Amino acid sequence: MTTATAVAHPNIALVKYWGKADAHLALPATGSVSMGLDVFPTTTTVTLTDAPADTLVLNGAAVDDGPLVRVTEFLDLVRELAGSRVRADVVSENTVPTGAGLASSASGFAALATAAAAAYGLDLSERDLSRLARRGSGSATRSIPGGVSVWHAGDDAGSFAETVPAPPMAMVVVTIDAGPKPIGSREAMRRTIATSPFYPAWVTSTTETVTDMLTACAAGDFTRIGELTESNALRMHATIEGAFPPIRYLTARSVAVFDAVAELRAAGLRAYATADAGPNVVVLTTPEDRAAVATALAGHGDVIESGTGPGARLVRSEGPEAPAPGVDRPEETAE
Ligand code: 2P0
Repeated sequence: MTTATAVAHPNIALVKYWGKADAHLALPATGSVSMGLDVFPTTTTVTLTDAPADTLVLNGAAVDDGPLVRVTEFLDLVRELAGSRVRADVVSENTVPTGAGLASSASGFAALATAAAAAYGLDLSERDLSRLARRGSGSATRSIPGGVSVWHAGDDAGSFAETVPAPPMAMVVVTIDAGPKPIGSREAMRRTIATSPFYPAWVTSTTETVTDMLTACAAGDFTRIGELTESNALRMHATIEGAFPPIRYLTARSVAVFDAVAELRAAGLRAYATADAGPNVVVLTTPEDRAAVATALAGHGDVIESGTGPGARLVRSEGPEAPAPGVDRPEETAE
């Protein structure tokens, strides 16, 4: 039996990815920058099998529809790289509130890429693992490296994520609604590109913001990082709201958190708000201020604090083809 288990964490974009230049290769229209979380891990085990088809068990329940199709398509890419036709049983435990706009697909496909590569005997560099994860879900590219990472736009070889220097940061996740979002990001991105008159400006401005964000991160300028983060999130939502028919992810309760965060800043705390494809708000803050921010926002929803997280890592592998945990990823340290 060849089996491998990997753990990966979600990431929250400081500069967002919204739109593909190439859907088949999952190449983004712009670069993006994110901070990995140290909460909401996904643990995924891939075990090779003699059975005629892949199977998927997600949070203890067998899945035989859409998510299994997506996992099988992803494993087909891994099999192509490995020159294998062997099927796999995939068991995934996901602690992210699925579908709530907290990018469960990021930790999910980062863990799957890491475990599947090991189970099929591929010895991939971090860069190639992030390129592989990209084919499962765009944001998963950024969950392979740890810390703050940039995902480069580019061609297939050049579109990977890597850790960049950044000051110590923290996040406070304010979960307003953990239910599924009304429209998934994939379809919403397509509609935005096809119908939002603001989309070209989004691409131009975000390309500039990635450069500005990397400069601010390298300089350790938290205030600039925060200002760029909040501005880029609102620009993304404005672009999405410009689609036809319109798509609006932020609710009145989301906007109330943005207002509350502005009040915290006025009161001297270091806090900036962002939000992905859902109503939940994530507050970028400093390690010093995270507890005070979490306390202040507790009335708005379920509040969880996070530090900066580690990269995806292999935690167990057995079998003739699998590399030992840590052997292929010497730069990773255990949590
Ligand atoms: C991000 N989001 O940068 C942006 C911000 C949501 C809002 O990446 O189609 O699940 O699988 O590449 O990665 C969510 O989209 O989309 C996302 P696919 P994905 O985090």
